[in-house]
Amino acid sequence: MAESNFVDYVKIYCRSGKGGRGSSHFRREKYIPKGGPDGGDGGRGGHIFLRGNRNYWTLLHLKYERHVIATSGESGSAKRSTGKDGEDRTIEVPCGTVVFDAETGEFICDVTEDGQVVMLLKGGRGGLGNCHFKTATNQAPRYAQPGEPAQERMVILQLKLLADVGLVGFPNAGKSTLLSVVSAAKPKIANYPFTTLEPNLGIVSYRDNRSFVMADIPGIIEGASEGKGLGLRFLRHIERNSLLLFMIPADSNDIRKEYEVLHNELVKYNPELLEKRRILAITKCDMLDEELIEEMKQELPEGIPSVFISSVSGLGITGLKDLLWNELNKETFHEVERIVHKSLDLSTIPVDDDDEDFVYVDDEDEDDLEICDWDDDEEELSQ
Ligand SMILES: Nc1nc2c(ncn2[C@@H]2O[C@H](COP(=O)(O)OP(=O)(O)OP(=O)(O)O)[C@@H](O)[C@H]2O)c(=O)[nH]1
Ligand SMILES: [Mg+2]
Repeated sequence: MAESNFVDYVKIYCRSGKGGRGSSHFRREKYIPKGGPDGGDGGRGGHIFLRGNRNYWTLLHLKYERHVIATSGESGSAKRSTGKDGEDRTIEVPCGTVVFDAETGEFICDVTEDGQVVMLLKGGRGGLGNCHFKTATNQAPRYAQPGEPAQERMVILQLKLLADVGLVGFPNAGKSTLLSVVSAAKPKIANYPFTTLEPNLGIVSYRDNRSFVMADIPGIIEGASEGKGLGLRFLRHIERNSLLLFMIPADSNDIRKEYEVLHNELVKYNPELLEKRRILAITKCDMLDEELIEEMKQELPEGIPSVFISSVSGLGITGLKDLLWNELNKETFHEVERIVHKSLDLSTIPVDDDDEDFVYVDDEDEDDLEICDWDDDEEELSQ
């Protein structure tokens, strides 16, 4: 499959900066004998932050930047001078990004709002210089603290699209066609299964300039929750949708059974999806006449509001929008919007080709190296 620009999964290596070491220095000045300790503190290492940015739609920009490393704090120096703090690094992510630990699969945090800042790794504190350790009995401490070490972590960033309504259905159910009719989105539509290979978002404008977001995801088939079809990769995009619109074509053999299969796949994937509101739409109803519609109403599954629509003739589309809007604005609604992200099951994640040779070689103690060099220089000079 050709490389796609819709990147909803990246694995990156992050390392915060380590704290600068405190200095162990004594004041030396003409006419001031035994000037006492005056070594300054080390600077703080840089933090790693995540920031939600609504101008990003995917994680594409991170695909080729897989090491995010903040700089270390500088060491303290003479005259109680504090070392410079390391520079922080901020990773910009689209709203709806969820972060997991790549080694354990454990959920770390999620970023849902524009401008929301989350600290992913804390930079090490700088060490105290020897001027802090002067006591009555030890007037000339040679001891200064080293800086705190850096933190490192391999993390997985996953995007779970933020949309109000998610379209759920078998391939060829007419999901993309509906999205193209109610919004300005132009998804690919064709009469074969799996036309849609990556999620599409569209903004549905409603009366009086109000609007909501609809997400069309690739078709779901039996076994999707175990990875069949395009399966698991896209199911997570409906976890965040507030409302699920199930779509079953009118020419299906057994509507009730199809609905159950779809429902079971979602529940197997994440039982919390059961709590979301659902609406059933019978699509392609331009093929039916009034009588048939009445007949079919008897066969529909119980306990779920249903509508008959046709994206081609426009039948029921306004009614559907009304229904969606009303459901979205119900008072109790937002309780179910919150979801609990289950930890990742790392065995189910397909290994990226480039993941295998993704090893980071640590350049051991760059600070210490610098210090050695400096000492050497000084020796050379004094010779
Ligand atoms: N007669 C009729 N045909 C429709 C209607 N809606 C969609 N179709 C046809 O159904 C076929 C599949 O439509 P798509 O919108 O691509 O289906 P999809 O659910 O997005 O399919 P995947 O992307 O493969 O999951 C296309 O040939 C559409 O022209 C409708 O309301 N009436
Ligand atoms: Mg489609």
